[in-house]
Amino acid sequence: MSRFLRTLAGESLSPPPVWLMRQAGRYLPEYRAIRAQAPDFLAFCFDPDLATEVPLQPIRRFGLDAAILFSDILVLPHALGQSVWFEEGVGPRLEPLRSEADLLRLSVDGVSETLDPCCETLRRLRKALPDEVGLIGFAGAPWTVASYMIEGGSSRDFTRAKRWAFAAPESFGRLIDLIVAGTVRYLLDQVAAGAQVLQLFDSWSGVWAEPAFRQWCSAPAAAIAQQVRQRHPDVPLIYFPRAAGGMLPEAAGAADWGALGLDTTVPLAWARSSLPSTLPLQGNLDPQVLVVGGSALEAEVRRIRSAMTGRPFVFNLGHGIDKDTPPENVSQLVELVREQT
Ligand code: 1CP
Repeated sequence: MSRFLRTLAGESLSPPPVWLMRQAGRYLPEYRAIRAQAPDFLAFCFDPDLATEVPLQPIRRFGLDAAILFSDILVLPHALGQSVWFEEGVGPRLEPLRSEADLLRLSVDGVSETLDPCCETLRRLRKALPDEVGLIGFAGAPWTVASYMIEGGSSRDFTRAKRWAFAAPESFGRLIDLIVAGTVRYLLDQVAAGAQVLQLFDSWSGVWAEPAFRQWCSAPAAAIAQQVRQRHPDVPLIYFPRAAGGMLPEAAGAADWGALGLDTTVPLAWARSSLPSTLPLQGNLDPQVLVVGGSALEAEVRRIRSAMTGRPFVFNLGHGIDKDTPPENVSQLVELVREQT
């Protein structure tokens, strides 16, 4: 079994395995070259020839312990029937859901067929990767995906989505249930196509009070975990509720997670004492210290490694890699993580 999978099965390895969120991306010149060949970002995600090459780039360069499917969390709303597009320099855009009537136009029926190109990418990746490199599939967690579907793109304060949830929890719940159902199908298809580990990105989970966090973030994410585990009990699921802070113990207890992702702000001594000691953890390095590199990076890698000694831990960032990251700093990081201590 690869070191990444052994860690997710509960082993504490020194040195820990390492991969980086958004490790394939614009900071790599070879990514920018291949990106230029696709007419738009969704077409890029749905072209297995291009999308298979991209996750292999950082594996070749840095020898990381895992590769992640190249796609986006917003392929799911597209597969549910919503209009989704990516504007250069702006980011994702969606035809926003405004009322319950808009929900009736969405359906999970087309999910497997529409997202089959992503599964084809996974099939090709598994063949191309050596056994010791893990293959991660992923999806957005329901609240994070719902927020884009209602806001129509990125948001700072999530006013429309939150007001909908508070004013009409039943219809908001129907949207969440639809996303749960679509995500379960998509993740089961990803496992059938070769994904060995699944990650749920809850990028915007840090905006709720406790009851709403439980209702709209951790419980729907746990429902996905439970349904995937019923079919594939051996496939670990990593939940990454970004900026959830004091809600992390609640998230940890909601399901039998393969690991929990920690953003940059989580105090590691607190995480050690507040989260079950057998639960593997992942993350925490500030992407900006990776941009800077040198002795600042060295100090942060030491801090994180020593705080996580003796418990199952996957070295990773606390958020996606920054596009200004010098690739040589990633090489430095991998060397530092693999130093024997
Ligand atoms: O033209 C480009 O290169 C567009 C930039 C880009 C990339 C490289 C987008 C648009 N998506 C992606 C790929 C992507 N997105 C991956 C690929 C695998 C890898 O990690 O290497 C993954 C896992 C995602 C996940 C994703 N997309 C998240 C969750 C993680 C996070 O960053 O919090 C979110 C919120 C999105 C939405 C999205 N897609 C793209 C952008 C710029 C955004 C974020 C917009 C925002 O901040 O609201």
